[in-house]
Amino acid sequence: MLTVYSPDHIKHHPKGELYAGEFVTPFEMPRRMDIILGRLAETGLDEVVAPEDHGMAPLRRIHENDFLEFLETCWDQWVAAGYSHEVVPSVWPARRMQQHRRPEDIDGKVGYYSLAAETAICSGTWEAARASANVALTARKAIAEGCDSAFALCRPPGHHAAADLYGGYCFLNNAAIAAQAFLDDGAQRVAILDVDFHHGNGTQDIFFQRDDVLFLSLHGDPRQAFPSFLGYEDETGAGRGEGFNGNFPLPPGTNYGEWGRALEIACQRIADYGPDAVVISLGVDTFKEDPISFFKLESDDYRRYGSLLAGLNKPTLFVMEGGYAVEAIGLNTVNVLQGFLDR
Ligand code: 6XA
Ligand code: ZN
Repeated sequence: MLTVYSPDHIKHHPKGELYAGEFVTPFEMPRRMDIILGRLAETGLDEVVAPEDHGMAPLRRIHENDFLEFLETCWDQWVAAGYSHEVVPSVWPARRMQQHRRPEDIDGKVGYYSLAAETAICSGTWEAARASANVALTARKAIAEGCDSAFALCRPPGHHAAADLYGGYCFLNNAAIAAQAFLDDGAQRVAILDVDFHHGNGTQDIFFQRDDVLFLSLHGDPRQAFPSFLGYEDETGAGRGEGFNGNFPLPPGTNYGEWGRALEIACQRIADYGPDAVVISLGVDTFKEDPISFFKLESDDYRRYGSLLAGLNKPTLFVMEGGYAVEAIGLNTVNVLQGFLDR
């Protein structure tokens, strides 16, 4: 399986993440990529290529122009305001405030475009986010050109980013951008299966009213887990999209037995939908040792579900999302790919 990877992810290297009331070293750290690359090399999955630049057009298919301009200029505006530390939001349009009036000062804008406070922006964040989207687009193109599957080793991740929102370590929604590129290239239907521990609120929101993308997500119940305000089972889509969104919120302590049953139901729904391509939002923060999550998957389970995904028998794009048990992230991620290839 071809892997697409860009070292430009390193340009996004915030020093702090707001966690439990203090700034800590971000869980979503550059080293995650080194460990995954190391495991790919160890297992002979060592065909790794750099992304091509796909320009801004495919990003504009998913994200609002003003949001893209904000991401591109945010750091400079922050510095121009006289600030020297990383960009962190401190105010939001809460209930009974004006949701759609965009403030003019940078503090107001940061609150307007963010969904949470843990994700700091630094000088190179925009370049890294663009490179990450190019990684997804290049891997997508490899599939369009005949590969059965490809691995987009994206960093920063994407599934929390909506058309005009960043947060949860995400800026551009790499999976959504790639899914839209499949459609723009002639696909009729695309399924996105999000197996990251967290609900893919951004991807859901982007496609909620559409029937050309089926979005299914297995995740920690929002009653107990980030992103806290989306991901309930009754969110089934709207308008033409009714029935094309499916959430599987699962409780603390969920092991592969329960998780795998939800995955089998999701896979059956994908098979019934009959997509031309499948995009997997691949987070391995479902691992039992993940420091910020509460599922109990074991390393061997990743192999098992990789082969289940192969059973769909569709062109499959894996897009890297989360996973913070850093020493195990390579083993677990590559186990999914190996399970898929071995089946
Ligand atoms: C913020 C937790 C953000 C989790 C981001 C993630 N306290 N998403 O892994 O998949
Ligand atoms: Zn996650």
